[in-house]
Amino acid sequence: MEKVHVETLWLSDLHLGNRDCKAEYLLDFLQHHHARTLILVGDIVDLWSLKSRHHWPKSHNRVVTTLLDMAHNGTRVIYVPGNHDEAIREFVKFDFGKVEVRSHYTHQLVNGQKALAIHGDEFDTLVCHSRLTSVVGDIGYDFLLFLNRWNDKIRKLTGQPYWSLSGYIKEKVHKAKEAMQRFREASLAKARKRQVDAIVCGHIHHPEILETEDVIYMNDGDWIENCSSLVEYSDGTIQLVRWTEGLTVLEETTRFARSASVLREASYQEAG
Ligand SMILES: [Mn+2]
Repeated sequence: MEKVHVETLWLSDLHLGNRDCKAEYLLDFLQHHHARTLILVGDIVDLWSLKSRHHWPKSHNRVVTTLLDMAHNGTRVIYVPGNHDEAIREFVKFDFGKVEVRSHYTHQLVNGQKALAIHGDEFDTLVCHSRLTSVVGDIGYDFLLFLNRWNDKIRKLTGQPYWSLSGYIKEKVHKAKEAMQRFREASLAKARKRQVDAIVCGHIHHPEILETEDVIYMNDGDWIENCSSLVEYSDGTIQLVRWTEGLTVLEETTRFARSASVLREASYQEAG
């Protein structure tokens, strides 16, 4: 199989051990790429869902062996644990074989600038979204609309007044959007405080690239719903991609492209 050679992959929220993990797409994605560095940005193994029900199909095992094979075959693999795999946090600064476990990781991009990777659950207290995402994310909006139809019928049959579940959900979605905005702001503030040029998070299962004047916030998404990853190419371009039956580029930034830094240096020289 022809592999695409890339500089860096950021992946998070695989939730191995959860029955909603899209392990087959993930395996296909990994098999189509060769990365110099692979940064796992937390919630790789879902120890929470494994606690409540045992679910470990072969495909989940194959993801683990594929990640270990990558480490064995020359890819530098860094594992930053999240909240669903926080037990792994006890191993921070240790290595699992060739996998380095770190509480956070600052990656040097090809143009020399810095991208800090953290899972993002440390912002929960600021964002206070955990209950909201459990409604919007875990159950799913469509399912709630389906429930709403039944809620309606049952209330009519039992003679209870109308109560809009979907209105309730929309209110929750609105609050979830606000929470997401607070998450972005908290991430950007962290990037500025740590004096890095970019921050990469996972956690909220919402892939995006957000450029501001000074720093960039990037979220690599998840492999429950979005099947997304951040990819740094050798020219420094970073793409947010989705991989299901094939590749879809969701967003892209050329802020850290090698040519962009050359252009910037040239303009500094002109200015100087
Ligand atoms: Mn998380």
